[in-house]
Order: sequence, then C-alpha cells, then structure tokens
Amino acid sequence: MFWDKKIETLKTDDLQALQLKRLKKTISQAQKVGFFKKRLSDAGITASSIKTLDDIQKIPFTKKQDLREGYPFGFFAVPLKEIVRIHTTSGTTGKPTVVGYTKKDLDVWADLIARNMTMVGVGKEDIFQNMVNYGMFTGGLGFHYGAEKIGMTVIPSATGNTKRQIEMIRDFGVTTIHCTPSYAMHLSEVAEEMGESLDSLKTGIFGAEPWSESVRHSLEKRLGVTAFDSYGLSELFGPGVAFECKERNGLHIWHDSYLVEIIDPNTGERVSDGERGELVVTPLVKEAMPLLRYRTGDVTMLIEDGCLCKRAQKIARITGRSDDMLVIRGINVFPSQIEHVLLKIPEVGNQFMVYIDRINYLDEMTVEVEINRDFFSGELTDLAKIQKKVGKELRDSLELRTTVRLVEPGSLPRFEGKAKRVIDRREVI
Ligand code: DLL
Repeated sequence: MFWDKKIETLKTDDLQALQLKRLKKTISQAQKVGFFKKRLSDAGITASSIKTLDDIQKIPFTKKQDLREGYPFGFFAVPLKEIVRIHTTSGTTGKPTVVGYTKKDLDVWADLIARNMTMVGVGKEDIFQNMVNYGMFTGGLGFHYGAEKIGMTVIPSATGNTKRQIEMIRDFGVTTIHCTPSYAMHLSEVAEEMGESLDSLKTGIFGAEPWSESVRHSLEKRLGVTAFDSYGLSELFGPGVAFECKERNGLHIWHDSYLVEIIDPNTGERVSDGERGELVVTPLVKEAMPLLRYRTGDVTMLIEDGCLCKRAQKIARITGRSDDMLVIRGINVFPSQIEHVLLKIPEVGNQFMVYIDRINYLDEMTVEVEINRDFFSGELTDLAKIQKKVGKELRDSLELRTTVRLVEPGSLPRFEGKAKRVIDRREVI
C-alpha cells in the first residue's frame, strides 16, 4: 500500500529537517525569478535567513494575480530549453496562467501520483480508464504518467462520448476510473439507461471540483466503486497534491513536497488549530516554476490527529473558495474572464449576469448580456448571429460551452456596491 514507504512515514523530526532543507533550496531557486528576487530582497530574506520552518511567515504571499505579471514565461526559474512541457489553467482575466515543467519535475509529479494511487490500493494488475481532458488541463497527462509509472494498463479515453466510454469499461474489464465527480454521476446515469452494470469496476478517483459525501454514497452505489477524493491545482504541478487514503476521512498532503499553512483570507494570519481558512502551499520540490506561500483560494482545515494508515497530516475536503472563482465541470472560471470577453464584443453591453445550474448531474452555465441597440436592426436573424458570436467567443476563451441569452438594454440589475453577477443554483453540498 506504499509507493515510497520511507518518505511517506517519515518521523516528525526527520520530516521537518527535510522540509527546512528543501525550503532553503526552493528560496534559492525562486531567486532566479525576477518577481521573487525583488520580493525577497525587499523583505530582506535570503535562504540563509530562514532558520526555522516558522520563518516562512516572513515571506510575502504569492497570488494568482501575481502570476499574470510574468505571462507567459516570466515565472520560469530555468532557461526555456530546460522546460519540456507547458500546461495552462484559467487566469483571472483574458490570459491563462502558464505552468512549466522540467524533465525532473515531470518525474517527481508522476511519482506523487503513483504514491496517491498506490495508497488507494490500485496497482500493476489494474486497468485504468482516464476520462478527463488530455489537453492543457493537468488532470489528463498528470494521471496518465503516474498510472503508467505504477505499471497499470492505461486507457487514455479522455472526455466525451459517454456510451463509448461505458462500452470500453465493459469490453476492457476496467477496474479503476478517473474523472470529475459530476461526469461520474452522468456516466452512472447513462450506464443505467444502457442496462450496463459495469461489474468490473472497483475504484473511482474523483476530483478537480468540489463534491460531497452524498455524491460519494450515490456514486459508490450506482457504479459499484469505492470512491476517493483527489485534490490539486496546476500551479502545484496539477493533481497529486492531496488524496484520500482508504480511511477516506480527509486528504493526505505530501509534506516532503508541499509545506502547508491555513490562513484567514482577510488578515493573512494563520488560523488556530482545527479552524477553517484558505490553504497556502509552498511547493518544496519544483524546479521549473518554484512558488512561495502560494494562496490557493481553497478553503479547508488541517486534520492533525493521525491516521490509521500511518501517513502524516491531512486536510479536510475542500468546502469552498475564498475568492470568486467558479469550478464548472472541472473547469475554473473567473467572472472577470467573462467580463473581459464581453467587453471586446461591440454588439453587446458590459452588464451581464451568470447563472449556474446542474442539469442531469452536469453543470450548465448561462450568461445573460444586454444587447447594444446600435448594432441591432430588430431582425431576429441579427439576434441569432450576435448570440452565436458571443457563445463562440466565450467558448474559445473559457473552453466551456455556455448558453447565451440576449436581453433588452437596461434590463439587467445595476450594482451600487460589490456586484453580484453570479447566481449559483447548483445544489448546496
Ligand atoms: O483541477 C487539477 C486536478 C485534476 C485535480 C484532476 C484533481 C483531479 P486546476 O484546473 O488548476 O487543476 O484547478 C484547481 O480546482 O484550486 C480547486 O478550487 C479545484 N479543485 C481541484 N480538486 C478539487 C477537489 C486541477 N478534490 C482548482 N475538491 C483548485 C474541490 C477541487 N475542489
């Protein structure tokens, strides 16, 4: 059940010594990035001024918005020729957040995924269907190489064509699946309609978006799997940051690789033990793109009271965000990105509303935007053209299908205080 037993069960003293050594190395690596060089020098910090792990609190936080300043490659600490892969994830406006990997990073990342998957009891004899996007999203290739490293038989089925996915599970005797929990719900419904019982399935790994215990129970019943929660974000390699073990009571975070803090998102101070707050992570093993005290925006708490599996500290299931990021079918969307797209389309105004619903277990996003009278002749064909254009621009930018509703100028609410443009009507979890 261990991929790397020694490192996974390190005693506290040894672990802290390793963390401190790696933290100093990470600071030195970060100093090769202009942004961090200036930040650290302004704060008077060098690797040698960090004497204890608590000294990390002297380092300023890094936020997603900061990464914008370096778009596209300004956060790389190695020459571009050392970068062997690039992924992206949503940025807060028009440009995505770029992440880069050296060969060593890819190896370390695959190892972390291998640790996680071994922890849930899958191995060489398992047949693994990876039903997530294989493009810029880190979930596809991230899991792919981790599973291959273990020696599993990998089916890179990616997303879409649910009936075909179900046929592959049946015909290839798939034992382990990976997808978003909402896609898993959809898959189970289609399997039921097809009269397929998917008896070969044993393990379901679900992540990339928030989900609940009730969804877990439902998936386990309908798909006949044991369901595990998997958490990660592109800026920290991707999936593999934290993962449930067989106890399924919190997600283990790999302390030799990620130093974690929980802060009050408003004050930036650490919260007391057992309190919820925003997860802040300093990755300790990244070469191409080191980060210091990265604010994930995800809300959770530390679980310190040990685990039957003998691995260290855990975090609780992610219960929300400390910012306005939405996770829709596993894709991250910031309202500011939508605004950015709409502002560039003269046929529509700059007031908009976003509605999120869950239909047949899948998230659907509707954007309502006011038509600009100067571009509207009154012809219905005009309306259809504009609607199509807005839908295409949103899809190209967000990589998400969106329903667009054009409304009369002046009919959407105006906000005097903080605008509340998003109405999330998905069931509360
Ligand atoms: O979602 C990486 C990933 C792929 C994780 C596959 C797990 C499985 P991003 O696209 O950068 O990376 O999105 C990261 O998604 O900050 C959370 O808000 C959310 N998220 C990821 N996993 C979970 C989870 C991938 N298990 C953002 N529960 C994160 C709740 C999650 N939210």
